[in-house]
Amino acid sequence: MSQLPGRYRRAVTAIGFACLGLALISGMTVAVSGLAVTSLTNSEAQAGQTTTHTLEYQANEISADGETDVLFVEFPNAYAGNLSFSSAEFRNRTSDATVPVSSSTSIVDGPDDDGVRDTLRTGVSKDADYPTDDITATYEFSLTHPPVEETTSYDLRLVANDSSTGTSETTATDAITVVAGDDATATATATAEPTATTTATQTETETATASPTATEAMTDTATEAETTSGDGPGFGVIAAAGALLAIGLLARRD
Ligand SMILES: [Ca+2]
Ligand SMILES: [Ca+2]
Repeated sequence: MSQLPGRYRRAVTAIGFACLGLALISGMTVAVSGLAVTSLTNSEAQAGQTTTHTLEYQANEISADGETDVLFVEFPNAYAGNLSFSSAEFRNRTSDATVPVSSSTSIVDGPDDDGVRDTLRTGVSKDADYPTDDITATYEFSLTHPPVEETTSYDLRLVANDSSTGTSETTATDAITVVAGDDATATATATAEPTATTTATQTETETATASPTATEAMTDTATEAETTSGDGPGFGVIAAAGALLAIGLLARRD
């Protein structure tokens, strides 16, 4: 019995600290959340091609305290020098009100600080009578896609550095796919499909038919397959058998 009050006090103390922690957390402004790419146009492009893109992403709870929040879109290093920005717009998703740009978009090294200028940086600032904005960001830009030896996918990274709550970030994995040129595709395909089985023959034939720019290897296979499965083996065998029969008949008459 004498130990119970001590245990009771410890339990009450632990609960008290837990409540204090919750109170501190609830009193703080929540960091930027829900950071996510929602769409990217022309997300698949040919190597070496220059294409225009519209990127949309969402970010929740950007502090509307009149202080500048910095938003970054980081491209892979392969796009350094191959990125051309045209516009960016930020809107509250509920009210559709514009979140003003306080530092216009520029191409910078960015948060990774690796010396490669591969990142779009924009400062936004809203001084509202409510605490935070949930926004949609819309960017227009063009990219010249890097030469690749085989089809390659690239990530995009979003970073929000809020004036009030610090940094949040997310990575959109494989957001951009760059398709290799014909020669590179041929090499990649030949390497990727070294063993063609009987079952695979029909698939290869279909693929070759669907894409006339298929590889030499595929064309050869397809030609063989067509020869085999088309007019066919039957005709060849029958012709040969017919010839033998004719020879046999002639021989008999002799
Ligand atoms: Ca702010
Ligand atoms: Ca960089």
